[in-house]
Amino acid sequence: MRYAQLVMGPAGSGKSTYCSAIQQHAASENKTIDVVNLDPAAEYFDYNPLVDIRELVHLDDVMEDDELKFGPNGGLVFCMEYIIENSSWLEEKLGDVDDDYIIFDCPGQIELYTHMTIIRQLITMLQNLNFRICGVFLIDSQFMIDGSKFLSGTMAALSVMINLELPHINILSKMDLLSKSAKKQLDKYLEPDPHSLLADIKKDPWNEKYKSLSEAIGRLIEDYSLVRFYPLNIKDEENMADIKLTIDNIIQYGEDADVKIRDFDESIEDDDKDINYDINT
Ligand SMILES: Nc1nc2c(ncn2[C@@H]2O[C@H](COP(=O)(O)OP(=O)(O)O)[C@@H](O)[C@H]2O)c(=O)[nH]1
Ligand SMILES: [Mg+2]
Repeated sequence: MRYAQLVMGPAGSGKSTYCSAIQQHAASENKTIDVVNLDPAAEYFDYNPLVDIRELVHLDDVMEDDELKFGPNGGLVFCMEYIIENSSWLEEKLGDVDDDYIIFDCPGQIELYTHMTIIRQLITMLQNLNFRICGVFLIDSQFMIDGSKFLSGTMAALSVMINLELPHINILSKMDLLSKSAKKQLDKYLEPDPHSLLADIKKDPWNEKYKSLSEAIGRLIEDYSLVRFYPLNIKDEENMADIKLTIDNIIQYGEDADVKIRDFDESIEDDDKDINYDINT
């Protein structure tokens, strides 16, 4: 089995920063996580990618092509389709390694996740390579600190979850940038208390008109625990460890190793091998 996180979210939500923070966090625990850049338009990231999709296709080249004549969004979609059509390139680069752990840093065009099928195709391709994948959707916490924004961010997360049909977690990024009062406000929404969220939404003029609709959506999300958010502060190692553990449990990373130890009752030599294996993975 191979393990993967597919890191998604709007442009600037902190995807690349998250990827390198998780990689460094794992390294501090002597574990190797590789990062693959899947963003053909990436300008900056501070990890050293295992694979960089820009070697296959670069947004600038597509946009400069006189025949294609794409703008940034059309160009990006073209690039992603190109990746799927040439998936053997990526497959070859990813190799055939057992028990590896890879984070895929995806582009920031939200439509790729909410209603297009390209990412779904990419997921199928990775699943065929034996990857067990957790979708990780990042939203900048600064855009979630009033009732209406929280509701709209929640709806965006929900469309991604429904569109991709993948085990999934939602992360509120950049918590270190929030003021104390903003943090308090956000805490109110994160606790399972629909009333405070709905009370805030009602204050908004737009929502005055569509009050019943907003209330119905708010209640639906709360009643069925449809969407949950994990606040992330990359400067807090304990917080990072909690999030990584949550994701590792979802993809059952490490569990196979435990099972092997318990199942083995052959020679002492074999037992030793497995214990070593467990420590190293
Ligand atoms: N303070 C702070 N800044 C962040 C954090 N995550 C991202 N940023 C900044 O937000 C900007 C966009 O981040 P990036 O990771 O490139 O976003 P991406 O477009 O989703 O890959 C950069 O200037 C980052 O330095 C965070 O957790 N805390
Ligand atoms: Mg990025």
